[in-house]
Amino acid sequence: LLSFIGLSLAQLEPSWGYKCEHNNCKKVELTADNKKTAVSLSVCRLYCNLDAIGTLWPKPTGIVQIGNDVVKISPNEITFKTESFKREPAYWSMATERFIAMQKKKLPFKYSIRSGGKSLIIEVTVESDDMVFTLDTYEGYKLKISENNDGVHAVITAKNFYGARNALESLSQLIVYDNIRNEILAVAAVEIEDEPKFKYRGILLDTSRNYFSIDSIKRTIEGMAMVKLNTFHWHITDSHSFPLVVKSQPELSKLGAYSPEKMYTPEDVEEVVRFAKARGIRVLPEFDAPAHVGEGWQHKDLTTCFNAQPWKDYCVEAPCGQLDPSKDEVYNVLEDIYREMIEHFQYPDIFHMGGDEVSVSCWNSSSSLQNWMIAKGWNLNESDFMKLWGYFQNNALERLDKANFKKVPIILWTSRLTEEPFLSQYLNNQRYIIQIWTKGDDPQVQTILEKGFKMIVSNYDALYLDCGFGAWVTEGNNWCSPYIGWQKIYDNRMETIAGSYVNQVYGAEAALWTEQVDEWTLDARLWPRVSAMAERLWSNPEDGWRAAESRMLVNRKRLVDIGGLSAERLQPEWCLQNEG
Ligand code: CP6
Repeated sequence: LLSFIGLSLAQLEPSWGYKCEHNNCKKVELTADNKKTAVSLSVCRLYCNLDAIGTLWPKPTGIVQIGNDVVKISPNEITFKTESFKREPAYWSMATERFIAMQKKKLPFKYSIRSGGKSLIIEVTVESDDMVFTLDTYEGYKLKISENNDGVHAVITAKNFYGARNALESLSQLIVYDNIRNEILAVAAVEIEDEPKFKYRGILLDTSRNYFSIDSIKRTIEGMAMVKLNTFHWHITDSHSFPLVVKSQPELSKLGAYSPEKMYTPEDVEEVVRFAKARGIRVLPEFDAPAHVGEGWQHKDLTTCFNAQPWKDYCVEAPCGQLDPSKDEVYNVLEDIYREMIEHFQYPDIFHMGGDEVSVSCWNSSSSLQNWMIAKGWNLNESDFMKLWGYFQNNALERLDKANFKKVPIILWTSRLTEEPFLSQYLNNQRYIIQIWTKGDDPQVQTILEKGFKMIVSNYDALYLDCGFGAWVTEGNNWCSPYIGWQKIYDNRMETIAGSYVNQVYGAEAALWTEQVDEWTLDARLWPRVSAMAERLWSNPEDGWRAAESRMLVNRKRLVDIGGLSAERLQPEWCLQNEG
């Protein structure tokens, strides 16, 4: 038996190692001789690269120094020293436990790590223990790694928890496993000063078209934390299903969820929000209205054109449905929904009110709504239907403000309402942030910026990660065509879209609409493509995707190995071993 184990262990020993030559990792056969100097691919990647940041993603905005010495550390001797997190210590505990768990995931499961190595002492100082996260929160940090006799010291300074957490993320990326020596190694001398270029770096997940388990949502948030994205935009309801449990309006999910298992309870939502917060991520709730409602609302008859046929005359995607702005009960139900969302999303600093794809023909199909408009002296023309929309938006906002003690910024999708003259007529640029979802060169973008609105960019020609216009729109089979590669996402610059108004752009968001996705195909749709946007927003490098390619391969491997994400493969493994 022993000889059998001995034999299989011998077979597990690597026969190739890597050497750094001319800023390239060169593959070398492991002979008795060069076994002393060769390192594993991941270690070589750590310090041997043209820009000396071979393992970091997103690229830091300020590298003071990265040395090319590595030091062996003992993964069982990681200690944190800090006096800083007194207000809500649980979040810091979650962040440190996660850090340690991430290091454990680097170890091979085959046989245990060689003992020895220096202890890793992580010293953290932050200016404030305030855990509130807003668009004004500073997420930068400084990280210094050095070694002396009593260990490897990582000194982190930041303004707050969020910066410190980002520093841990970078530190983790500078610690890798060496399969030749069976050791964990860290870069021995580092100085990084890092801060994001854009404040809002998000992913949208639509949990209405298809349901996503809490586990799959957490996995997504975990990946986001690994690339320093900071906003999980939860498009929780739409016309297809209503999975959110609203206790004061129980019929919504009872009638609207796909099944009793496919619901999000208040506890589920709170768990996701807590999980995200410990990872530096806000969970942004969207309640999309007045369009994109349907299932769940049947019992009170508060919608127009739900299930109308032929549906193409009334909406872009069946089942149609729009809230009927003439019914006072609509606003009562909305207020209940808003109040519970705000409570369970833990008083979010921004709220998304949707507002996309409103159809005049849908409203115009209701004779009771027509009568209500006529009684008000309105006409059934485009201009008065826009007035109706403005009326809805103002009333809905009033109810949101009633449900929330603080007036938070509101995001709305671009639509007819965000075009002139309605933009100036109905929306206030101090209150509303506009999220664009059409092409980056849509003329409406310039108008919105000229009128002084802040903006979030989700141009569909680069940041829609679903499969574009599906068959329900085109009736053609154009599934995933054209497929948007990570390179296009990487080169999608805010400056190109906003020009001289780029300072009004808070950031961007990749949208995953899920008509053709569920939790089983989620990871591959998101990862690693969304990492490309993460770096564009965090570092906004002057270089295009080609300069990032070798690091992207490392990032993808990390998402799989440590994040547990089924990220898409980008290249043959040969490229990871032979390039960069
Ligand atoms: N659902 C909602 C959608 C889309 C939007 N809103 C959408 C539109 C066009 C494409 C993809 C998605 N499915 N609620 C637009 C913001 Cl190509």
